[in-house]
This record gives sequence, C-alpha cells and structure tokens, in this order.
Amino acid sequence: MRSHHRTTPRTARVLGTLLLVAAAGSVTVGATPAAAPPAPTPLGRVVPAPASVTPGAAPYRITRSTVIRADGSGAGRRVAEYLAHLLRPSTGYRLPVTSRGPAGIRLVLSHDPFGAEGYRLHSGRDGVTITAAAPAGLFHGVQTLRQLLPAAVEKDTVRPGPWLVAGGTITDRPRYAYRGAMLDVSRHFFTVAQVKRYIDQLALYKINELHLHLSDDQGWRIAVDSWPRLAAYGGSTQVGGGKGGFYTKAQYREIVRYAASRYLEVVPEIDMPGHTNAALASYAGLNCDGAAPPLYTGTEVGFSSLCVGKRVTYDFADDVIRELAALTPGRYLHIGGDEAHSTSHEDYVTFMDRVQPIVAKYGKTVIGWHQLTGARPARGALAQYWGLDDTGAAEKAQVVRAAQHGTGLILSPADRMYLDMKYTEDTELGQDWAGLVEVRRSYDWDPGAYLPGAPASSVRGVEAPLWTETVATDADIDYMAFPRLPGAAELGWSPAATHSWDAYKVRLAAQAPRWDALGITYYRSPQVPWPAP
Ligand code: TNX
Repeated sequence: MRSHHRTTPRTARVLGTLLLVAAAGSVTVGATPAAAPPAPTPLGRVVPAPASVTPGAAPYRITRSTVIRADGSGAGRRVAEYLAHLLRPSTGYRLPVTSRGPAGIRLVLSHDPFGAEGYRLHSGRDGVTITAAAPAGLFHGVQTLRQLLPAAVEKDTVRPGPWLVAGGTITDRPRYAYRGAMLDVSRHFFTVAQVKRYIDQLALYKINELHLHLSDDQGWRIAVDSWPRLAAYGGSTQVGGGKGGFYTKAQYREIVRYAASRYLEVVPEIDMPGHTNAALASYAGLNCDGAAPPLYTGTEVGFSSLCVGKRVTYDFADDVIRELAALTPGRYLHIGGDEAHSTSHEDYVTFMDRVQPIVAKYGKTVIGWHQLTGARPARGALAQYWGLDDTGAAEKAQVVRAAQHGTGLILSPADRMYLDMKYTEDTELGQDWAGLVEVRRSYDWDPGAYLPGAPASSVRGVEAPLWTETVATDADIDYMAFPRLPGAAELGWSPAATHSWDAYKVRLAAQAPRWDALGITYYRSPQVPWPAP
C-alpha cells in the first residue's frame, strides 16, 4: 500500500542526494533502528524536506556588517525587510536592507524556472543567495534560511551566536499548490493577534492557505453589514458559554493583509446549510417555522439547517457571500456542506444548486466538504475530503467519481490530518471520534495514493484542520498542532521520494529547540527522538 517506500529509478535520484547528505552526517533514509540517531546537521534537518540538498564546504557567517540586498522596491524588498526583522532581535545586528552594492545575503528574482513558489538557496563563505522566479519563492527560501541558522535566532533578545548558515545548495519547489491549515474560530473565538501568531507558525513550514471556519452552530464570527445581528448576536457566545466575539471588517482585512505578507491566502468558510444555529438564532425569519432557536454552546453536530424552501434563505446567502467575497482577494470561498443531517438529500442538492452559482457570481471558486460530491459540484469546485482510511467504499467512490469529472480534491482525512484528534488516550484536549492520531500516523501516508482512481491532477493538496471544541488558548493550539502540523506541511510540500518516517522523525526532533525559542509548547511524543529539554 505504501508505494512511496518503494525505490524507483526516479526516486533513486533524489534519494541519492539525500544519502549524500546522510554521508555528511545529517539525514538517514530508510529503516533504521529507533535508538539514538545522529543529530542532523542544519542542511539535513529542514522541514519540509527540500526537493534537493547538496552540502557545501564552508558556511556563511552573519556578522554585524552583514547587509541584505533585494533588487527593486517591490515585493522582493518586503521579503528582505521581513528577513531583517526576523534576524535583528537575536543577532543584535543592524542588517540594513539595500537595493545595490555588495551584500552578504542576496534575494534575487530571476527568470529561472523555479515555478510560482520554488527557489534555490546557495550558501558559502562569501554569502547566501536566494533566487526565485516570484516573491513567494523568495519567502519560502527565507524560511529555509531560518532553519539553517541555530534555533536561538528565533529568540527576541540578543544572543551570542555565532550565526553560521550551513554551506550548500538547496533547490526546492512544492509537490502541491494547496497546502492548508484550518482554524475553527467559531467553536472558540480567537483574536486577530492569536490568528497572526498561528499564521507565523504556518509560514515557517511553507503552508500557503489559511482556511478560517467563520460560522457554525456556536458562533458567527464575521461582521455582515446587511445582516448585523449575525455577528452582534450570533457571535456573542461560544462552546462552554464564554463571551465569543467576531471580526469587524477592518479586523478581518488585517488578518488577510497579514496572511498575504506571509504568502498565505485566506479561505473564508461560511458553513451551510447545516451548522447554522448561530444564524438561525439571530434571525427568526431564516427558520422554516419562523421561530428563532436559542444560542447554542454545546458540541453536538447535525441538528440545524437553513430553510431550503424559503426565498429569504437565498437573499441571506447572496448578501453574506457578496460581502465576504468583497473582503477576499483570494480565489476561494468555502461553503461548508458537511453533516447536514437535518436537511433532506433533495433539499441539500437544491440548496447547493442555488448557492454555488452565487459564489461564482461574486468571482470566487467554491470549496465544499466532500459531501458536496453527493450533490452537483460546480465546474471548477474543490471538494475537501475528511473521511477516514476505512470510510465506506461507496462514499469514497462518490468522491473519486467527482474527481474523475473534474472536481479538485483537498485531502484532510480525519484520522490523519485532524489536529483536534487526541494523540493517545491520555491526551487531555481533543476528540477521538476519528481515532487516536499519534505523530507517525498523521505523517505516514501518501496523498498521491490515498484515493485510488482519483486522477493525480485532481489532488490539489492537503489541509490540516484544527477544530476547537476543546481548544481555547494559544497553548492549546500549540499543543495540538505541534508536532503534527509540520508533518502535514511536509506531505504538501516535499516530493514523495523524500518520504520516510525514520528520517522525518529525526528532522522533526531537531525542530524542538526552535519551538522552545519561539515559545511554542508542543506534545513530546514518545515516537520522536527529542533532544533532552
Ligand atoms: C466534524 S469535519 C466536523 C466538525 C467538528 C469536527 C470535530 C467536518 C467537516 N465537520 O463540525 O468540529 O468533526 O472533530
């Protein structure tokens, strides 16, 4: 089943490169005993694993006279400023950013074929050069550069160094264009500052899509001018009865802007026709019987539905989608569609037939949870698969059939990618309806082989959702996302040929000092050979 463990001539080339790194004492590929692997060198510990790594002899040393150069004044320059901001607090150096003259760190936009997000990083005695065809590639290259430096570079106070960037050349590009993480801000509300903190964690691992679950039974989290009670009343509580909250349009734009500055696209979700109690509670007229239910602060699912037969339902959907599309520079608008257990199948199909064209009317592409494939997915729509390894054959076949007819797939299998699943029975936070998901289980699968029969081109990527019924604080987010999130990022970014649990767990372990420096509290899985704390 795990075809990615087989060595074919094509994979042998990349493995050869990795073995070269292994010879330099950094990466081990293939099955090795769990005991005490050698600590990887910086070039061999990058997560997600780069497409190709060639160690070089001499490192580059960042000093107080290092200059960062980016040509021009546009996006490349802003990536250079971002890098300088990362490096200044811990190095204590000035690290001026210039557009001409000699420089130790150079960001270069070129016409070389690195793709929309790829880059080449070369590091040697004379300096570091990151070359890319687009600013996103420079940004991802900067994330790699970060990981080539000692973990203490992440601290926000001056440290002694030395600040050596390991010598060598990395040539890199993503396996999938869609590498997502979802944050459920409905079950528990998270402030703009908390979302930004998560964005920074995602960026470190080259995730490029932030899916925000903005509405559910327990809370409506985005201001809608034409339906003001959605946020003002529907957003006034959360799971457990806390005070909830919502984003004003200005705050939401700030999230979108910040995400864009980290090369993440925001995918807003309004979950419909189920998961709508907060909306139904806010406007009695949306209910078939004209009576508004009370706000809901429990964690049951599947009990609410918009009234498919009422005209006002589509006025509501049109207004909400129009206002949300206007806040969204990104391509996608997610309309949910999961667990509509209180909507008949016929009504579900009717609803999706009427609402998907509204998304298109406002210039966006539909994403829906994979139940959408039981209706008629619009042309170009993406379905987000959240079944399990052992989801029934009929349900998987429905998804595969849709993929064969052009529906793109985002893979979020719940017993692999759900960051809200407990690691073990003893995990205090989280749920276990999809099973227990330890670090190895979450990493060790192949998105390309997951749904046999789905055309390779239909798989647009992976996404790790973090549902928040049990998650309420930054520390809670950290604990559930780390260390599983970097594995999800690697599944989305790294070539299948680099996939190896035995090698990955060593690289993952080497991330821990960086998380410590960043103040990220993580789960110390016994499956991972962590350094002593
Ligand atoms: C299922 S996954 C849900 C969510 C819950 C989650 C908890 C999906 C599309 N629906 O409503 O929050 O399980 O794990």
